[in-house]
Amino acid sequence: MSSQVQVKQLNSGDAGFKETLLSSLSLPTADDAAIDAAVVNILSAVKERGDSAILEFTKQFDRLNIANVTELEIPHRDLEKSYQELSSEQKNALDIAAKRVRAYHERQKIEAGCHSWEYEEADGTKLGQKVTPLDRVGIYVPGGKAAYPSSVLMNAIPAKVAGVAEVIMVVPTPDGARNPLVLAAAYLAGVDRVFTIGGAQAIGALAYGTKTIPSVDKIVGPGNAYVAAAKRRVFGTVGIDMIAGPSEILVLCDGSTNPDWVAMDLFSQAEHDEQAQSILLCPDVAFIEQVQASINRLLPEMHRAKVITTSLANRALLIQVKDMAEACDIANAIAAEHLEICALDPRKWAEKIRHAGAIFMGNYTSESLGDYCAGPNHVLPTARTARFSSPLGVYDFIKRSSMIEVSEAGAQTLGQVASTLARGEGLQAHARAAEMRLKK
Ligand code: HSO
Ligand code: ZN
Repeated sequence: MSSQVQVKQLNSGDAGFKETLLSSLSLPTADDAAIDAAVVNILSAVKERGDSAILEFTKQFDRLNIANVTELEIPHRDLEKSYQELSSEQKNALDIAAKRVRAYHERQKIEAGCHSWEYEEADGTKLGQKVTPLDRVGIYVPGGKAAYPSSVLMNAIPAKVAGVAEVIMVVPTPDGARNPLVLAAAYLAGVDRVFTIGGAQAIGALAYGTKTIPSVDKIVGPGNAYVAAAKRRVFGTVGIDMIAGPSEILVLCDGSTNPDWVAMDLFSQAEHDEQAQSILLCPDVAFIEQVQASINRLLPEMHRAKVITTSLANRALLIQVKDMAEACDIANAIAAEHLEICALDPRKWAEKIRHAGAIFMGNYTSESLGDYCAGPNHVLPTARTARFSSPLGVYDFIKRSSMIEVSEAGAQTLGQVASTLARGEGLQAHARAAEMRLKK
């Protein structure tokens, strides 16, 4: 394959621009019926037969011939060993990343409504909400090339900061191949137990529990199409985070940036996946041509040139816009997972942005810093879901209970209101429960 790619160029002034843009954003929906049918079978087998089904599927899919599911658990001391055996450079980098991600999420816990609150009315009635962390959470970590230690940190640390008592990680190890960096990250993030199982069967085990694997209250983490289908199926029995799509980056640039930097940032998400999407919005046509030239010059140097080329050829766009204000409007319509504002006055433009998973401001803020170690979570809404959802955070690992304590005086006024409404609904017991507390 040649390492040259002519990225599709659009101009916001072209007729039908908006329609072209929106259709370029959507991925063809795969026909998932066969996957879903297989997943239904796997889930019901795990639900009915527990450990023995886990052993069968692990033999079938991961080629591990094991007599007892207890052998699929990695003892905590082995996690620690993986960490201790890292090179000092890797250990240091992982330490710093974990520390920064923890500090950010600890701050988020304070700032982002993760605590209980209460207020008192004049008659002494007290109302509020009590926040409680989830008891037990499952983290799915994919095997193979998509096994990212950074994602272990991003999923487990907010759960631990929230106060989740037990974090159970599952990770498939086909042919028994373990990823030491993933295990080291699990150790650093404070994961409590790790089972080397994967696929829909791991999701089933976490949702329903087996003799050996405890059931959890919520399952988070990315996975392949089978894992995604299984997460959809068990939702309701347990909570789930989101169904993540391919990675996306949108760079909004005023032309003040080194075009090589922009090209590499576009590559950085393109290298994740053939389906990943990289888009540049820029008012300066000469700069767009420079970025295209940088792409062609840098591409042959890339280890994942093949993935990047396919991703750029299929899904990337270089869009010439009227000005930066229009670029912000288009960015809002795109609602990208990652939005970089490479501009001299990034905050001015960031103010206009309403829809983006994460906003990276200024020429020094490469998106890749956010993927690893800036601190904020890299699990972000994709596929335009930033219009209505948020990054994974501490708030995903807590839930709230309403707190109500009505005073005797409060019961007099509220009792009359409730009684009238209850009788209107034909619910006499409701009405009488309120009326009995009224003073004669
Ligand atoms: N950019 C990915 C996360 C990631 N990048 C992991 C590198 N490793 C989705 O936000
Ligand atoms: Zn990334």
